[in-house]
Amino acid sequence: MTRRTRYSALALLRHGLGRQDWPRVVDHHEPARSYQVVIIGGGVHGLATAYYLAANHGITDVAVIEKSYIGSGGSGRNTAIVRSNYLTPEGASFYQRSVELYEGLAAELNFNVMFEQRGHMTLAHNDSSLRTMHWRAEVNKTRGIDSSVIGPGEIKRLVPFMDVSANARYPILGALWHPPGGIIRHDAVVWGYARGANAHGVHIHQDTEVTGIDVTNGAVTGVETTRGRIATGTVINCTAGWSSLVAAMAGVRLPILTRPLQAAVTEPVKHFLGPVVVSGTLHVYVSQTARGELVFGASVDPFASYSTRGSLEFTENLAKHVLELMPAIAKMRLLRQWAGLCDMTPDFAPIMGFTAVDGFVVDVGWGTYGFKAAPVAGEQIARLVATGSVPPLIAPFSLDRFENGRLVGEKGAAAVGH
Ligand code: PYC
Repeated sequence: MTRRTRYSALALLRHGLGRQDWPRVVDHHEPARSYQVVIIGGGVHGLATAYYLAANHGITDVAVIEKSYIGSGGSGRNTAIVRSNYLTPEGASFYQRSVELYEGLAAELNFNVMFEQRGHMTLAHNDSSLRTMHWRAEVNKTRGIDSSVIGPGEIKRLVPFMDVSANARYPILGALWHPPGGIIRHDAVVWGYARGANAHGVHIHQDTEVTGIDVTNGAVTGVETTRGRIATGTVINCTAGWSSLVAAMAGVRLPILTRPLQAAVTEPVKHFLGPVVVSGTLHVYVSQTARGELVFGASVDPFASYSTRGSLEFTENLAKHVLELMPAIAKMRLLRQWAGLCDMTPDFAPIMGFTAVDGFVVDVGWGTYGFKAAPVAGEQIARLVATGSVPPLIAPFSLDRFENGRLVGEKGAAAVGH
C-alpha cells in the first residue's frame, strides 16, 4: 500500500483523543485524459478488479467509472451470502477460491468485512432435490469443499425451530450442509476494496456515466463519459444490470436478459437462527444479521425489467412461503424491501474474458451469483489483463461458449428455482 492510515485499536484511540477526522476512504480526482485501464462499474467487481490490478500486478494507472455512488447497484442490494457449494466442477472450484479470498479479506484490506461462516443449509423437500443435493455434495468433495447431505435429525440440531416432522406440508427429507458458507457485510466489502484501490493510486470517479465506447479498427481507443473523453486501450465491463447495454456500446452482443431480484428485511429480534437456510421448493432463503434482522430473498421476478422497486406481490408470496417454514415468526414486521438487477445468462454461469473487440474485456452475466464471486472474479480478471492470457480458473466462462456449445449449466446450484 502506498498511503493509508492503518485501522487499529491504537489509531482509534489516537483519533478519539485527538478528535481528528478520519481521512476520506475515496479521494476525489478530476478524470485524467487517459488511463492504462478503464473499469466501467464501481460495484464490488469493478473495485476488486482495480484493487488486484494494483496490488498484485503493480498496474495503478486505472480509473473506475461509476454512474452513481460506489456499491449503489447489485453490490449493496444482494443478501450478502457467500458459499461455494456449486453444481459444476468449474463453478465449485471458482467459488471455492472466492471463499478462500473472503476468509482472508479483512486482514488483506485492513477493513472489518464481518464475514461470519455460520454454515449454509439447502433443504430438500422431495426426492429429486435430494438427488441434486447428493450430486452437488459429491462434486464439492472432489474440489475439497466441505459439503455433505445431512438428515432431519442433524437439521433439527443445527436449526432447532425448524419443523422436520413428516406432518409438515412440505416435509424436509434432508439438506445440503456447507459449513464454510455464511454471510458478510456487503457494503464493507465494497468500501474495503475501494479504500485499498484508492490507496494504491487508482482513481474512482463517482457520479460519472459512460455514454460511449470508442472502437477503431476493431480495438478500443477510449470511453466517452459525462465528464469528458478518456483515452485508453483497455476497458473492462464490470457492470451488472446494464452489462448488455454497455457491451453494445463496443459493438459486442451478450446473451443476457436482465431481471429484478427482490429481497426484504424484518425488524431485529433476539438471535435464534445460526445458518443461512435455503428452500428451493418454497422459493425462499433467510439469514439473521448480526443486528438480529431476518434477511429474505426469493426467485428473480418472472419478467425482464430494469426496475429496482419492490412489489406487493413479492411480499405476499414471500410471507406465504416463509410461514410454511417458520410459522412462529408470523407476528414479525417487515421493515424494508428492495430489488437489484440480475443479468441472467442461458446457462446461469457468468461471462468472463476477452471479446472480439481488442481491449474490451467482460466480467458480466452474474445472474444471482455476483456478490459471492467478486474477490475471485477481480483477482482473475486482473490477472487476465496484466498477463494477456486467460487464467485456467475462468477459461470455462468465455463468451464463445455460446457459439461452441460448451455451456456450464449452473441452474441446479441456484439458491431457489428461477
Ligand atoms: O446463490 O446463494 C445464492 C443467492 C442468494 C441470493 C441470491 N443468490
